[in-house]
Amino acid sequence: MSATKIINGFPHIPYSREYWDIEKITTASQDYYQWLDQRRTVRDISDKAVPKEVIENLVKAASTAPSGAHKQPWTFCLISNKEIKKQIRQAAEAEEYESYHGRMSEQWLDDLKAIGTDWHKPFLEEAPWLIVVFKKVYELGEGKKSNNYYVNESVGLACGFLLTAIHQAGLVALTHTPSPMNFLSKILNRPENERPFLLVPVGYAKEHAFVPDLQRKPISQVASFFE
Ligand code: IYR
Repeated sequence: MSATKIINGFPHIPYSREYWDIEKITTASQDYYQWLDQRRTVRDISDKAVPKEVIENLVKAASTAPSGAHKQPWTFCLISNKEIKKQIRQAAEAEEYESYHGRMSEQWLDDLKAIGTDWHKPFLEEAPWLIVVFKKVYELGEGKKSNNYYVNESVGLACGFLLTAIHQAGLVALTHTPSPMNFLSKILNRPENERPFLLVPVGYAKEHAFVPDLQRKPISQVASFFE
């Protein structure tokens, strides 16, 4: 084992991954893609209970995401309380009603037709857990503020990690973005440095769940190689 290395006065510890040959990295990358391709946004979430320990594991996984200067500028509010879920549903549906009846453009509403969404959000009460992700635009340490960096990128990455963790746990989720979302700060009594980022209902898929028949873009449409 090599020793700790000191950089700028801070310890850096040895890190290594087991060596995998070309065949193994090819299979591993293919298997991971095929597994991740099974993930779908699911709005038909069962009310079957999910243990708190599972939700803690999901958040621990999300919180391993890289972040600007390793500030981990996120807070996950984990809600199973029925009364709070009801309040969130009522407030979200009130905002969404306005959005679907005038705030969203005709083009936007047209783009959503294939997804099948409307202002009704029953999953906000049906799902056993709501994970509300807040971004910390700055830190509030004992009365004084300190900076966070690349907050949107960092919290977006943590949300991506969260979604893959949910998929790995055999559960489903959706990324809900009621707009505006400031009602979440009020209902959950968040401090002034936190802003709502994403609302993720989590649970088992309903036995008879449906998702839109979407196709993902082929690699030729999402990537350009420069070899
Ligand atoms: N926030 C609304 C509308 C909505 C917008 C997009 I872009 C979507 O991909 C899906 C829905 C809602 O949650 O219904």
